[in-house]
Amino acid sequence: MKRIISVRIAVVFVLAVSAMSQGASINVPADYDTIQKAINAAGANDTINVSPGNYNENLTINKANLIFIGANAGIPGSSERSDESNIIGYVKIVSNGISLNGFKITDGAYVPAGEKAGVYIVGGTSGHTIQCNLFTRTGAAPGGPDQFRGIINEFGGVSSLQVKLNKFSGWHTGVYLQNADAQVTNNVFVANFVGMSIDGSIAVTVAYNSFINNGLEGLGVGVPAITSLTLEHNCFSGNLTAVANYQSIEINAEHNSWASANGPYNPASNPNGTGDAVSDNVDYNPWLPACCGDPLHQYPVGDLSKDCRVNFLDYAVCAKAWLSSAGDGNWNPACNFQSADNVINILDLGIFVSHWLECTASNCN
Ligand SMILES: [Ca+2]
Ligand SMILES: [Ca+2]
Ligand SMILES: [Ca+2]
Repeated sequence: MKRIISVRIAVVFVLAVSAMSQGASINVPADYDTIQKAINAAGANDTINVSPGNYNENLTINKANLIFIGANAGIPGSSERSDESNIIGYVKIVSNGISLNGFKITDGAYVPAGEKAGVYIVGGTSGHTIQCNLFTRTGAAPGGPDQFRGIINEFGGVSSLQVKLNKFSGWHTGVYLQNADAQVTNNVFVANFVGMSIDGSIAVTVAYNSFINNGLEGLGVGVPAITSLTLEHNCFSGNLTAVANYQSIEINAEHNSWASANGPYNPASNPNGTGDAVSDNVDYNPWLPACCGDPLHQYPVGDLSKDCRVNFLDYAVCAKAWLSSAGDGNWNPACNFQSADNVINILDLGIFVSHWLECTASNCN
């Protein structure tokens, strides 16, 4: 009997701990008619689900580890999306560990004692994930630098920030990082004044993003000097300047595409380049011959070689796996396109052939 009771206590304890760590679910507008009221009622670790609709409010998020789920959670900002959970105003993040997934952020607003922003991150916070959002500013034409940023962190710095699969358009700056430790991946920056700015950051990765038609520059790297920058596999096309380095230290920008086989234009080092211009102190060589792998040039189904074409390179890989089953020496799960079975057969070949010669790179023709 005693043992049963202790087991029961243990079970209750485990359930209580998991309930605490998972948090409660709050629905807007079913439970609260504004997002801010839901935040005010929430405890740390809660999830706030926001239905489609327009929310004319400025938000202050001051509870740790809140998860915000919008109508387009998990759907990249550059993909086809359903009706938006549309926040018209700013989102100010004060606490740690905030997740913002699947919203539209429209116009932003002035954050008192802060900046003009869509999302404003208070200095010294950490662990935020901002993904699959559409940041749109209307009324601010690119080229009209009105100082509104899609995302900006306070100069005090932010750590473990992830910004991924969002789309930014119409802002002075899509993402402005200061003293940050951040990963910015798989975003689209299109028709802003500046796609992205980095000042004095600690460790930043900028990879697999599309920087398209930004009026002044795609990416600007300013002072004080950045400690560590990983800048690769981005697509730069149609920007007045693709990468502008305002530091005196060279930055490594190898393995990006300037949407031109002969590379970016620099009057001194590559006067025959027909891609976007780059400033001095940018090591762009070697470059990728075409944009491939960023959100606007995703790998087609069957492209195992990741050159954005379904071609003989891919056929050669899957031919080796022909008729193999899971566990065989030549088994290759990447070729199991029809994955209901665990064998590479005519069903997989049928799917592969239906994509034959498909091309999504920027130099397909
Ligand atoms: Ca080099
Ligand atoms: Ca291929
Ligand atoms: Ca199969």
